[in-house]
Amino acid sequence: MAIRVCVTGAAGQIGYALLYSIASGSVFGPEQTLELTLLDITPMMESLKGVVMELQDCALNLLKDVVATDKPEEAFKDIDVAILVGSMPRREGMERSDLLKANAKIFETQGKALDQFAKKTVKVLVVGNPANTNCLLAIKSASSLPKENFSCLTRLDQNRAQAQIAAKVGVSNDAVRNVIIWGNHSSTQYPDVAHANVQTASGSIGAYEAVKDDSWIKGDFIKTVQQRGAAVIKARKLSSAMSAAKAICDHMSDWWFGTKEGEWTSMGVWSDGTHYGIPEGIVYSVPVRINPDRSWQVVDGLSVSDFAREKMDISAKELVEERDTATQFLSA
Ligand code: NAX
Repeated sequence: MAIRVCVTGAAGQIGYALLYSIASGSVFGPEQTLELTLLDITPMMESLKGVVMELQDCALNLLKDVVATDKPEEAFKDIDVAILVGSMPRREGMERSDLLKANAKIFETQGKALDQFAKKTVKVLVVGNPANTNCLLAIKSASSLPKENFSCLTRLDQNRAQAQIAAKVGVSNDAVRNVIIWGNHSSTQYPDVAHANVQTASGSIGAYEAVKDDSWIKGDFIKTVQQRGAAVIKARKLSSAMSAAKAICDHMSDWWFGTKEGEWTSMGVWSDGTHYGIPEGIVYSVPVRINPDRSWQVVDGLSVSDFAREKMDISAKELVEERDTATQFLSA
């Protein structure tokens, strides 16, 4: 049976880079038919029509239907998956609280619509920034949906970290496993390779041993990953889209099929306050193992150094502040 997948912000640049991969089977498998619902705001409907025409012109076998709409109730009707990319971008001169306010309205509306119209098993991935806090607002606004059905994207950060390590050691990207992104998808995130391993000709070794440059890992590596989004904007005059779309596909595909034996992935999830001293009630990126039935568990028991603790706490503090500001804007 076809699954129903909704992408919001579908007329934007990530949407454009993402839809072909979803519709051609790279995320949900080469056998899985699907119906796409594309949500954007009213002024973008004309542009979205062009995207629908292009999807049609791809003549894909798996894609059974495409609906383009500016109404969340139509876009979220009976969906199995929601990829929430659309959000209010930060404009020049905008205060952070203005940005949180504008997005609180969007993610409250969409959370409520998901609650009312989506399947109760819907898997929701929030991409639009500030992704962690937008995800939190959607969770709070969708009280009949399990909190575990929501996550936010930090896979792009994970992929960036993995690629930096692979390049430094001189191995292929798939030789680097179990990099962790802790915290917020912002410059306070902590890319952590203390538990990562690298496959070399002589077997699997720890990332620190493979890199042989602790000061690089603790300095330039972390900074490069934290600032990578800004570096892409500076060079391209546009934010990451191709790599963001690839990361969305990686995240969703792992959620759909499960993580590989012995591996984990990072995603921003609701914190229940029982893991690694992370405060309850924020959406914080942690390593998770995903089961074939699409449930997941936080990977517990990893050692946390003083260096890591300090960085993890800085990101948690930022998320608590974002939450405290953003939740004021929720209606009653
Ligand atoms: P674009 O500005 O190209 O597209 C955004 C689209 O969202 C536009 O078509 C806009 O009309 C639509 N939109 C706005 N409000 C909406 C609403 N209420 N309902 C439905 N659609 C709405 O941005 P793009 O480059 O595609 O980036 C989208 C979002 O992803 C941004 O918030 C961006 O910051 C965020 N990112 C998050 C990443 C992550 O790792 N979590 C990485 C990539 C990206 O920067």
